[in-house]
Amino acid sequence: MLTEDRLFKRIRGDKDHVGSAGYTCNKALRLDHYQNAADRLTSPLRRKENGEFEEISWDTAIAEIAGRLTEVRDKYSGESILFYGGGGQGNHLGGAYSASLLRGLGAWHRSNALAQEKTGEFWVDAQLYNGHTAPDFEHAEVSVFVGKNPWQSHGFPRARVVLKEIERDPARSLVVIDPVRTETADLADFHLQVKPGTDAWCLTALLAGIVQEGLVDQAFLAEHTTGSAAVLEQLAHVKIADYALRCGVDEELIISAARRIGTASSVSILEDLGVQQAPQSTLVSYLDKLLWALTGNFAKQGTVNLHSWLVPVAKHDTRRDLRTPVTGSAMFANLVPCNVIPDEILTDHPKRFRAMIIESANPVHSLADSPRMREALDALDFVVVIDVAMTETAKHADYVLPAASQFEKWEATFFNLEFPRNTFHLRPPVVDPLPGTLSEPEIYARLIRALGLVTAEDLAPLHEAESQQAFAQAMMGALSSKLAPLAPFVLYETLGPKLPNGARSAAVLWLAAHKCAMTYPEAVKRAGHADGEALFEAILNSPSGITLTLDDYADTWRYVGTEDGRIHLAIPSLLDEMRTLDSAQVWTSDEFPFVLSAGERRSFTANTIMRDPTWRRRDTRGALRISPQDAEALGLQDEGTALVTTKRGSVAAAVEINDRMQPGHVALPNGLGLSYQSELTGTAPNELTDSNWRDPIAGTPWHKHVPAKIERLTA
Ligand SMILES: Nc1nc2c(c(=O)[nH]1)N[C@H]1C(S)=C(S)[C@@H](COP(=O)(O)OP(=O)(O)OC[C@H]3O[C@@H](n4cnc5c(=O)[nH]c(N)nc54)[C@H](O)[C@@H]3O)O[C@H]1N2
Ligand SMILES: Nc1nc2c(c(=O)[nH]1)N[C@H]1C(S)=C(S)[C@@H](COP(=O)(O)OP(=O)(O)OC[C@H]3O[C@@H](n4cnc5c(=O)[nH]c(N)nc54)[C@H](O)[C@@H]3O)O[C@H]1N2
Ligand SMILES: [Mo]
Repeated sequence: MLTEDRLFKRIRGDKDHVGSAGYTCNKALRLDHYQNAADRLTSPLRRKENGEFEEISWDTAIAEIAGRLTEVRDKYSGESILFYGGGGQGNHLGGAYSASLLRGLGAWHRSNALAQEKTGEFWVDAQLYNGHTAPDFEHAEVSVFVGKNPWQSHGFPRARVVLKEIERDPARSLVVIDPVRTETADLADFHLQVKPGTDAWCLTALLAGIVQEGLVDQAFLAEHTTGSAAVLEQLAHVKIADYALRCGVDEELIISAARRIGTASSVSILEDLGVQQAPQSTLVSYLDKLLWALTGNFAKQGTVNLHSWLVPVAKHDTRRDLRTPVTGSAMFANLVPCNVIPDEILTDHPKRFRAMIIESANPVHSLADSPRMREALDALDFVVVIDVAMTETAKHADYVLPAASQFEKWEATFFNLEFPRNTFHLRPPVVDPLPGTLSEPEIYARLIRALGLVTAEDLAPLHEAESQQAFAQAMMGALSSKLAPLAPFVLYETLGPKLPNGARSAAVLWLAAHKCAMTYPEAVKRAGHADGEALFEAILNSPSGITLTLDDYADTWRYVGTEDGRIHLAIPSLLDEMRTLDSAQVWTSDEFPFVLSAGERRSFTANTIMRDPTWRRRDTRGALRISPQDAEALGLQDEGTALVTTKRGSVAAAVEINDRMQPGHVALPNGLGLSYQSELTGTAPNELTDSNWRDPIAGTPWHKHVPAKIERLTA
């Protein structure tokens, strides 16, 4: 990266990088709009009586916030404090220290964006094999994307390069299930252009095709799974022609795709928001996984595999049945479902949440039903937001703390999800922190110090340890003492200052590295690290990242977490739900006849990371995409304005007539409707969504399937 006076002049990929090998997406190349945005925060802010914010010193802010959190804890209990966020897209290092603050406060309720997209999938993963899957599109003979547009949203290494390679290779095929003819669908051999919200029928028909054509991998099922009989029996009776009609895809096309998948030597599958934020999402996650499981596409190159973790960010534990305090909603992967957060606050239930700590997230903008989220934040006793910018959420905080940007501090992502070679990258800062800002690890450390939870005496044995070995021993001691819950903080205070190049924030990785080496000793050794200490050293000394674990394909079985080491194919509750597909289900109505996909990824969307609208070279207003047929019927023209109305609200949106859309389906982009220097650009999708419109199992929102009415405002 070429910097000049803190400006990012030129950004290039790192050819030596372990994961990307120099590949970048267009978002990365325009990061100066994030780094040097005009609304960067440079001082802690406190809300005054009149609602305005005033600048205060860090010392005052830390002392007062620690005091307010203590008050909430003492009055109601730590359980009434909800932590939201903990690391934005690909930046999780700071969030690792939040655990210490929470444990110090006796708090444990957490939520983040995963609980509005992936928790249903995690729950299915946990039932089937108790692990997390890694597709391998680089080598797959057949690649399947369900409700995922990787041309725009990436989501696996070197996405566009790999998609083009697949397209060029006549021996490989691409299957896309998407109601929209996306850029990815343009490259597909099989585009199953479902009607929105009908994936369960399409996938069940595909699976039934595989079963009824005799393409099931019986040897794999017999050797490695349990429960297949119930699944196969049910699929044998599915009327494919009927289901094809329901999802609007030609029966022949479904059968030929089933044959292609069923006869390929390797198949990889990835689902994403198009189904995870649509009706029947948990069932659909299950069907997706059956597609590779019934065809034995596992534990081989080009198939789906399970992988190691440095820090397991996304695991559901089936032995625990955690429930939220007010609504009793299931907390998959220990997370409060995003959609129930307002219900857990806006009530007089004695166990309601009373305070929120929000870091690296903008829930007022990103969670369903923004008006209700604002109301919920305003109803809390105390809200603190840690962010780089004055966001829609920060405006509702009592205190706002300015964070150093992702390029001003040590950072790393814990989304290390690859197999057989899983990688990790600790990124050094590129420029000094903007004056007035602090990194999250430092912010959490100051808050914990202010809470007075740890004394100098507690830390003395760690400070005094002179050798690596003595430190490791002292740390093991600390981990079996009252300090255990505060381990990240303890490492930050003791090991942190000794780390080279000011990499104090990397201290928490010491523990992660040791745990990783203990959990996967052979795979870590194969990757070239003798033990946990060596792994930690490698992390610190590798500016382009390291290989964390190295396996053979057959080793993926080590990552199967079921007690008998088998994949448990039958999930009774979801098999029951599959049976309900025999009757039709429709979510639109006469009043709201359109399906609105509220929040689509396009070339110039990046969640709410880039607030400066000038980063968007095209589609600057974030148009409502609508089919030519619907536009004509409504008298809408390109550049005209439409009124979009849902049960929850109305917004005006610029119109783009787009023949990629099918009639009855309209889409708004994600991440628009941000205010920047008091100007608002585009439409905020969650002004239109309803927090009750959610999956009954996982609580995840149905943002891709919001019943809506469209009217002409101006032609
Ligand atoms: N450029 C860009 N890239 C991003 C992001 C960004 O903001 N901008 N955000 C990142 C994040 S946080 C995430 S989670 C990922 C998400 O990545 P994706 O899931 O790929 O993103 P979306 O465009 O939201 O939704 C994917 C597709 O779902 C389709 N869809 C809508 N309704 C249905 C349906 O009923 N059935 C099916 N099968 N498909 C449907 C849409 O047409 C769309 O093509 O992207 C990441 N990458
Ligand atoms: N209707 C609808 N809603 C959606 C979606 C949709 O498709 N439709 N998509 C959903 C999805 S998949 C996701 S992942 C969420 C994303 O929504 P959120 O999880 O709320 O996250 P982001 O929009 O990525 O914003 C992250 C915040 O972090 C701040 N930030 C950036 N860098 C730093 C830093 O270094 N430190 C700190 N402390 N803060 C920083 C940014 O300013 C921003 O406010 O949105 C969801 N909301
Ligand atoms: Mo996401």
